[in-house]
Amino acid sequence: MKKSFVLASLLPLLAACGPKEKTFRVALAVPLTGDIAAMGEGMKRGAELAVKEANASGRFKFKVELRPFDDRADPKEAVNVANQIVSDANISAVIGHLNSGCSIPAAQVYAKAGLPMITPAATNPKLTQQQLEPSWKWVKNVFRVNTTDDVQGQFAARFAFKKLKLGSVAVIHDKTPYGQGLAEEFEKEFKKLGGAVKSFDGIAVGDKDFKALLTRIKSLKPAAIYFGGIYNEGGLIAKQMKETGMQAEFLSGDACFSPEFFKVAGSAAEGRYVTNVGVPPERLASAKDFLTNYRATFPGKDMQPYDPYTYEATHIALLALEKAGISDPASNAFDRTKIIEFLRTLKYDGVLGRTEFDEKGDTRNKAVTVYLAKAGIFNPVE
Ligand code: ABU
Repeated sequence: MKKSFVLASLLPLLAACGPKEKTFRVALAVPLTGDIAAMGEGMKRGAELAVKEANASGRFKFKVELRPFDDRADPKEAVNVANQIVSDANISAVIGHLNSGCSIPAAQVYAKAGLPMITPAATNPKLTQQQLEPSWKWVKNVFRVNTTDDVQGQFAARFAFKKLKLGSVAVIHDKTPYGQGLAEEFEKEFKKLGGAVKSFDGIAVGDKDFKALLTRIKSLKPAAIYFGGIYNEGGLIAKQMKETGMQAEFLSGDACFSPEFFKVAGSAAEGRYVTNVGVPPERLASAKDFLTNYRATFPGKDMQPYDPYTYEATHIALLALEKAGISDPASNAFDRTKIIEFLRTLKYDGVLGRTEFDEKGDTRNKAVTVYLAKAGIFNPVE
């Protein structure tokens, strides 16, 4: 046997014995099973696209991998998942969670481990506010690329009172940190403007029959119902309003801004108002390539409300890793503290416009848009 042949046949083996390529991980923590898995799956698509682009760009000397975790929209499971995430030393940042009720407790687990967290969906102000409390003994590691429910709830109240000229509302919420918090912000602003809040009721996530509640509300003759909660209950409330003959308007927030709302509400979705945080990506030149690539990569898949934000948050986490996080290029070791420091002074022009974080870690981009549901799609109106 010739020497050159022997050497050539050994080369792949020698290469395999060489230094192993380091893989960096970004965790994604969202509901991937359960009633709101559709939104979590959408977020996963957003993160996958960002990771795919980062690996294809050639700007990293290492491979980036997305590691999804399923918190089932359950706060206890979110803490379990957070503990799994912080125990993986190759994870440089976590993107998530979707639910405020999951994000608030999980953030403390990440803080204790010094792991940067960027949520693209949780809107309760407490998530970032808690870092300023004296009881927060850890690094301020929490960032948020979407704006918050104080901004969103007040925006919706002004739209209802000033634009739609609605003088009275009945408020319903789902008793979660998100739903109740949003409903309270709406209520506060609506009353401040001079509107009448005729009732304020909590329902439970998973409830299906709202007829008794709606019959009572109907007797109060409010001009509208404002709902703080997610599309499953929101869609059923809209549907049962129609079934009970209620003429009142229906308004809700970002967790109803999903194609799933139309599936649940059916024809009763028509004419409902829903807010979402941010400017519609379709109106942003900066989002054109993202929309094209998303559709090409995931043909036939619906865009859910937080997919662009998850894409943005993942790119931001990877940028922080690239620009500041690598503490030792020879071994590709990274430093979570440096990633957090980088995020604090971030000025990022992404698909959704400029992202800069304030002292709490919240985006300074406070845009909110009102959409009107018409013929199976949400149309921006304000
Ligand atoms: N932002 C609405 C859904 C997620 C949450 O904040 O609970």
